[in-house]
Amino acid sequence: MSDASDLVRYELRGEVAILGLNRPDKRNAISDRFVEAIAEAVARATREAEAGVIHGHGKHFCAGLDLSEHSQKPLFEAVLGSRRWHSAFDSIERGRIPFVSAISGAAVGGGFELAASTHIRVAEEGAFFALPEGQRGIFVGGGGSVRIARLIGPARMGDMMLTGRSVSATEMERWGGVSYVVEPGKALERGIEIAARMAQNAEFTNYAVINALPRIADMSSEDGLFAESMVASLATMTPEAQERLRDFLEKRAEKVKAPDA
Ligand code: 1HE
Repeated sequence: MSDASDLVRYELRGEVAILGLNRPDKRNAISDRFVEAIAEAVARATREAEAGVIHGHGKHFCAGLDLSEHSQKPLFEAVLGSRRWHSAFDSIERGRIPFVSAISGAAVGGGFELAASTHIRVAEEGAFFALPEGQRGIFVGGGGSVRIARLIGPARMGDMMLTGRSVSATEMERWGGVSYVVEPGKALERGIEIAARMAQNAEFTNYAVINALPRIADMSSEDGLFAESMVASLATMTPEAQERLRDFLEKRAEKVKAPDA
């Protein structure tokens, strides 16, 4: 195990980079230094791995913005600070490799925003999500108004921000904000399994999934269909696709299995 920084532990396991938020005494609350450590660890994972997992050391995934730092910031510093979160989380959402977040305990405020920038969310029974910005007198600033609103819908996000209520992992799964709910203590293990599986995909396809899909979702249907044809044709032309297609036709590749097989 080597550290990209003491705030984010970094481990490369095969082709999977495991990023552990490591400020458990403050419930992994994200300070300015912490945002930079996340950005550095993501950049390293993007260079060295084919997929990544983000999890929290201690009982909680992440308690969001470090409120002790935030309360003292001048206006323009706050704007630039929010933009640094955007840049760090963009490098996750629209980078080169897919990321899973493995969530236990609280994913609150900016912690939920971080999870929303990953491509797959695995949450343990007992994990919970909240947006207490209303109670704190602030607003989401880590990309939540875009990413969380698109993930679960602006009405549900508005409900969470207005009421400050906590949403369980199973309810969040019903809302589409979580893809897998697992037993307590199992999120990281499952997250690593999922990442290892994604790491076996063709790298161009992974790149296209994470970069083309959200952009196409922002386009008109006409533009989206046109863009899809372009990306699909480019993908097929990669040598990796040619080899993988040949492997299937010559019976060397795995078949698709039924879910219960
Ligand atoms: C913190 C933070 C924090 C904990 N900033 N220090 N986020 C919030 O409003 C969530 C605030 N946190 C909580 O509600 C709770 O801490 C938890 C539910 C996450 C965990 O509870 P618990 O009982 O395990 O821990 P604790 O005793 O509340 O906290 C332990 C320590 O962490 C304590 O410090 P200590 O010096 O007294 O030991 C807490 O003060 C500290 N701590 N959370 C700073 N967030 C880009 S915009 C995003 C906008 C937002 O993220 S708003 C949501 C902010």
